[in-house]
Amino acid sequence: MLLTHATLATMTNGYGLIPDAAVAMDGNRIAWAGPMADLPATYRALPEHDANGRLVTPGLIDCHTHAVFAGHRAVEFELRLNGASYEEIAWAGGGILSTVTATRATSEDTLLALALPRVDQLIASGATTIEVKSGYGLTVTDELKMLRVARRIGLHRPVTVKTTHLAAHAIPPEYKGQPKAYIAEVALPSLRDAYADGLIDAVDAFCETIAFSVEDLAPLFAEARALGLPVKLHAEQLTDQGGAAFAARHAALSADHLEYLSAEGVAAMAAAGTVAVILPGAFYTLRESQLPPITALRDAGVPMAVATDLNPGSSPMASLTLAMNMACTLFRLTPAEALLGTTAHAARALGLADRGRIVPGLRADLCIWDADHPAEISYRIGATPLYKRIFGGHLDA
Ligand code: DI6
Ligand code: FE
Repeated sequence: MLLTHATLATMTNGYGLIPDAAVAMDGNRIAWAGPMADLPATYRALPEHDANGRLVTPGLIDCHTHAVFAGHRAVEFELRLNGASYEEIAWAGGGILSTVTATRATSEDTLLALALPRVDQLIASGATTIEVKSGYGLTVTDELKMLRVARRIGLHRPVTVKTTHLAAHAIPPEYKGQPKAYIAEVALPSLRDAYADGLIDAVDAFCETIAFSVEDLAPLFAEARALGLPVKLHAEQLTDQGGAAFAARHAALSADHLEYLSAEGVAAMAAAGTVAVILPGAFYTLRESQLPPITALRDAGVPMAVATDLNPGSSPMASLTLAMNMACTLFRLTPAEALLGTTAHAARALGLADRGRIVPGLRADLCIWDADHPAEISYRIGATPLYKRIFGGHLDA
C-alpha cells in the first residue's frame, strides 16, 4: 500500500521530519519513503491511503513489560499510602511474591485472557511491538507457563511479541535466604527448557538487595552466553549494586531502571553500547526521589529507551504515551528523546535491527497520529492522539 500526504518523522537524525511525504510498502516492508514530489512512478499505482497531513511515526515499541500476571496489588498501593515501603512489603512476603502466588494458581488460558486487555491498552497507545517477561512463576513449570502465554499473545493480536526469561526476578519462599540454590535449581533449568522449547528471545534478572546480587547472577548470564541468548538487567532501581556494569560486561542489550546508576556504570554502558531503559512509571508509583542520571547518560552517548514496565506492583500503567510524558516531565528527556526511546532505541534494546525507523527495508509498522508535530505525542497527559496503525504493511481498522 501507499501512504500519501504524511508528515513523516522517520527518526533518522532526530525526528528526521519530511513534510508532505509518502511511504510505499511492499508486503510487510517499507519499500520507499520521501517527499511526495519524488515518489517513483512504480509506486503510484499502489492502493493509496491519504494521511491528510497527519503525523506518521514508526510504530511504537514497549521494550519492558511484565504484562502476564494474575491478580492485582491495589491493597499494597493502599499499604504504601499508609506508610509502608515497597521493600518492607517485599520482605514481608507481599510485593512480587503475592503476584507469584496468584500467577501459580492461574491456568495458561486464564493468564492469556487476563493479559490480552492489557496488551490492547498498549496497542491503543501506539505499540506495534512489545516485550513480555516471565518472573511471576518462579518454578520451572510456572515460568514456562508464563512464557507460553507471552508467545500466544502474538497469535491473538497483530503486535510482535519478544519474550524474556526472568526467573531471576525474586526469591520464592521455598528458597528464602538461598538465592544461589534457587538460581541452580530453578532459574538455570527453566532457562534451558525455555530455550529448548523456543520460548525466549533474551534473559533478564532483578539485581537488587531484595532479589539477586551480581555474584548470584553470574552462572545465569554465563548460561545465557553459552546458549547464545542476549541478556538485559533490572539494575540500580532501588540501590547501587553495580548491576549495570555487570550487565555491560556481558554485552547486555539494556540495563533498565537505573535511578541509582553511578558514573562508573554510565561509562561501562557507554563502552558496551548497552541501552539505558528508563521506566518513569515505577519511579512515579514508588514516589522515588532519586532521578536516573539522564544528563550523564546523554553526555556519554548512551542510547535511552522509554518503556511502561507494565506490572501489577511498581508500574500499573499500560500507556506508552503516558510513559513518554512522564519521561519528559519527571526525567527531563526532550520529546525527541522520548520518541527515539519508544522507536529506534527501544528496537535496539530488544536487539531488533529491522524496525524503529522509517527507512526502506525495515518492517512497515507505522502509527498515524491526529497530530502535526511529534512533540504532541509526549505533551498530552494520559491522552493518546493515535489515529490509525499499520502493522507489517496492513492498515488496522
Ligand atoms: N522491578 C520492577 O519495577 C518490577 N520488577 C522489577 O524487578 C516490579 C515487579 C512487581 O512489583 O511486581
Ligand atoms: Fe520491570
